[in-house]
Amino acid sequence: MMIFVVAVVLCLSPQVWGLSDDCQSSLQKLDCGYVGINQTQCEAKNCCWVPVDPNPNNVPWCFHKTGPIPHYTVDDIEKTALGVKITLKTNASDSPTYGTPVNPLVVEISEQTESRLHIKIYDPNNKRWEIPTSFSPAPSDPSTSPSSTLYTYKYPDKGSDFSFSIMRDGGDVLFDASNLQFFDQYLTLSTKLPASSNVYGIGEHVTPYLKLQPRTYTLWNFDTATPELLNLYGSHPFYLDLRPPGNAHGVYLRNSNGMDVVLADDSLTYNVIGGVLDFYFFLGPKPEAVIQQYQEVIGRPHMPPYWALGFHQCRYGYKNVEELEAVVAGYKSSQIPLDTMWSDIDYMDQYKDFTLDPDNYALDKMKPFVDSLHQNGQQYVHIIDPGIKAQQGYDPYDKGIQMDVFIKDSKGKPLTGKVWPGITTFPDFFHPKANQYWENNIQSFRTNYFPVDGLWIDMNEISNFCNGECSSEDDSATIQQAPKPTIPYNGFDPNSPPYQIDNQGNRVALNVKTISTDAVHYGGVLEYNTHNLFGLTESIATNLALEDIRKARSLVISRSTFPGSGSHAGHWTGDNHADWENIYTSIPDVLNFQMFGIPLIGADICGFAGSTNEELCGRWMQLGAFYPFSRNHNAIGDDPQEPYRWSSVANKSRVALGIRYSILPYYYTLFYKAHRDPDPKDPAAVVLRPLFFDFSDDSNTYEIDKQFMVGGSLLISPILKQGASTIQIYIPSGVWYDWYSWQVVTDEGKMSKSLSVGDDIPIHIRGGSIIPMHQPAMTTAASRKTPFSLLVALDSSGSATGDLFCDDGNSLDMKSYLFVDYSVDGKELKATVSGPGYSGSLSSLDAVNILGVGTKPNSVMLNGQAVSSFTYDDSNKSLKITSLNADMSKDFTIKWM
Ligand code: MIG
Repeated sequence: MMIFVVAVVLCLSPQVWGLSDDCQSSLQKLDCGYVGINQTQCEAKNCCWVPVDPNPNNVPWCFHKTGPIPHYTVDDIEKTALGVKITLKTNASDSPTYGTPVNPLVVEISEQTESRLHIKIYDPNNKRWEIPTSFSPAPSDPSTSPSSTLYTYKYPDKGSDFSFSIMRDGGDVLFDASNLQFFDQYLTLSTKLPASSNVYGIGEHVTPYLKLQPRTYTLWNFDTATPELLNLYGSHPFYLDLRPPGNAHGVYLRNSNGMDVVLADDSLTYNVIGGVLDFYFFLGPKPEAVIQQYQEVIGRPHMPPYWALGFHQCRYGYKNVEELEAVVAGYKSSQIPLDTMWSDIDYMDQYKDFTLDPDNYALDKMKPFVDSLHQNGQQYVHIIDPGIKAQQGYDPYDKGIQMDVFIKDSKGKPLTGKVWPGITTFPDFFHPKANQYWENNIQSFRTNYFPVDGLWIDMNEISNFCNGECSSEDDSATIQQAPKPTIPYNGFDPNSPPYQIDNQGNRVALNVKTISTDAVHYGGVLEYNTHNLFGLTESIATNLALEDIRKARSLVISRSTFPGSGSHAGHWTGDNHADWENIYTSIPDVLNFQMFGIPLIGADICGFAGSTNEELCGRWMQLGAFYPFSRNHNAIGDDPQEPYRWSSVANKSRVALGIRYSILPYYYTLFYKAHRDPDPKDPAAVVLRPLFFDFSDDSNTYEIDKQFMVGGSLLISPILKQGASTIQIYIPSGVWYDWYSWQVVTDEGKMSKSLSVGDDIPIHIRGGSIIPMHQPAMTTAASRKTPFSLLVALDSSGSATGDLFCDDGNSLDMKSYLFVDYSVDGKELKATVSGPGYSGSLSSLDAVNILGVGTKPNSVMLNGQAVSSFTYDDSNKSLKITSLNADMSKDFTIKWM
């Protein structure tokens, strides 16, 4: 049970920091220490020292005394058009550790929509750092409050200690805030969590679980080879909380500063080192509705070009054009689909952006190579890094100096770090001319060399081979502990904040392997505040440049991300490892990014670091065929791992990628539904889904992260164990069909099932689904030209629904398209076309395959005309109708009787 400890010891001298002496309370322990702190040092900070060993929940040994510190009370309450504005004050004295509390504080509660509540806690007198909405959107307040809301909220009367709570209609307390502290460089707030909470999200971390376990999750963008649970390339301060019987809500802290999010059994605490406490609460109640509501704030996902959903091949260490050509030829001769060939930094001249290696990647060979890809309906994408070699005479450097667009050091000079090309400067995308600078560079590469179809932006944490800055190529990064905070607190210091976030699980300094936190962006903005935004700002500039130059949708894949990134770029999970743990952790990783608004995500298939092996690579190609972004990528020096290298892997890849290519219309429609303004009847917001999205009332699904759904219709159960002869899978409620045999596997579902492992990846079709399909081909372009078919899987009442979005797959304005709703009710399939119409050429509908047809029909009619070509298979109760040649752009009906 939680005891809310109110500060009753008001009679203590205000000089005494901390208002209660209770070190034994069950309240969330607010971390007061740093790595290596001992009892004497802890108690000198007037904190509690209670060792916990062993410590599976990562409870701090040195923590603040309980009671609201510095004890904000409600000073004034003013009703506003959308809610209430509460002024808080404190009479606490300065904290020896954190300095002067911000006083007064304002808490503004705004009922923005029926399902979204906005609560912002800020300093009314001094403007603090806030994320520009031009980078990561935040909706402005509507002029009137919603007529009804799914939430209510409570706050105390004037004169009382401050806290607030948010309830779902009916009483369930969703957020129960206490322990507010607000200093210049340390902001904290806790919420209690009931035992029924299931918390997901808070990234980016590689996790061996989808449902978060108690521990500290740190957000500070960092380049490291994906150790589990440590802060990684991107930051996403968003979580989704699902509670039986199946209601979910989401909480987004819109803050770009470094932070620890401490999850304990009964609480969640934010420890943030700057900015403001800007919260958005999303009431769902279905998980997918939560994500839709979140995406309404941060921006909806980018609509990828159709080809981006094809298969991609990449590696670090392709030595020359000939190798690229051989790989493309290898795919072709083994008849494995390949849409896009990639180059890593190997193509550059001395690793300099916007250049081409004149020897190994000579223009007179590369240009014809890229041209031939384009002639075959394939694409070419390559990498660029943010580091611009600081070398006079190198045009991107000279232009950057002329335009004054590089990030500055604390003395006002372009900051220099070290990356692949040696000493580099970094573009500052806060600068109003930076987008133009970036586009000019991208354009001049095209003018000088050849056109790329997309860009892969790496190293944008920003990754640096030195800590902070370096001036000589001999400098290197050593992992250093953060400097011990000065006590008493000495005023704002971006290099040594008084609260040390758990950077790399070991409180390393904030500048380790990145640029200095006292570096300065345009407008005097400190890196300390904006560090987590660099990848987002580079994604925006890169996508804008490509769109402007190519006048078509492009592909940008970024390593570093932040809320809002999904509107401009996709992501890959970075430097994973070629082992059986990593094939598994790719699933929670990919599912998390569905919740972060970046559905176009995948892991390096077959594993990046380390040499893969035949069995692992075969299983990984099968799983990876269902990642929204499906790319095989390998590190330099490891054994080659293109799928045609082993015949078993080639076979598995042909089958799995064949399935992917045949259901591309379905994937593309899922992307469209995530991208468009939502249809109130259809909450679709993501592409891959954890099982708890569609089955939130079934708590058996809450921890499942070895299986996932593609949209609402396909259940994928990959094989993740070496040498497995059986796998145990969970099948949620309903009728389910086996993908390969079309046999019903269960009429009711809600069961665990053991499957014997064969060559193929288990896939189940959910009864009630209609999936639009093409035929597989070697490229998405070729596949799009094949006839359409519909796979109809009836539910127990004989019904099914589905839909199709169709356009040219490239255009930016997306004004010419069709949207088709399919439904079966009784023994009739109806297609209802909406949208402005699509002017391009469109394949016709050739076949409809209906699963779960109880008895053999005597006749089939298309638009009232008898169709002669149909067969019924009694063994699996399927009806196959062929040679339809129906127009996909028109309404039609198909009846069987
Ligand atoms: O310091 O460009 O995550 O995918 O192959 C390593 C070389 C730089 C890291 C990326 C990886 C890429 C590699 N890059």
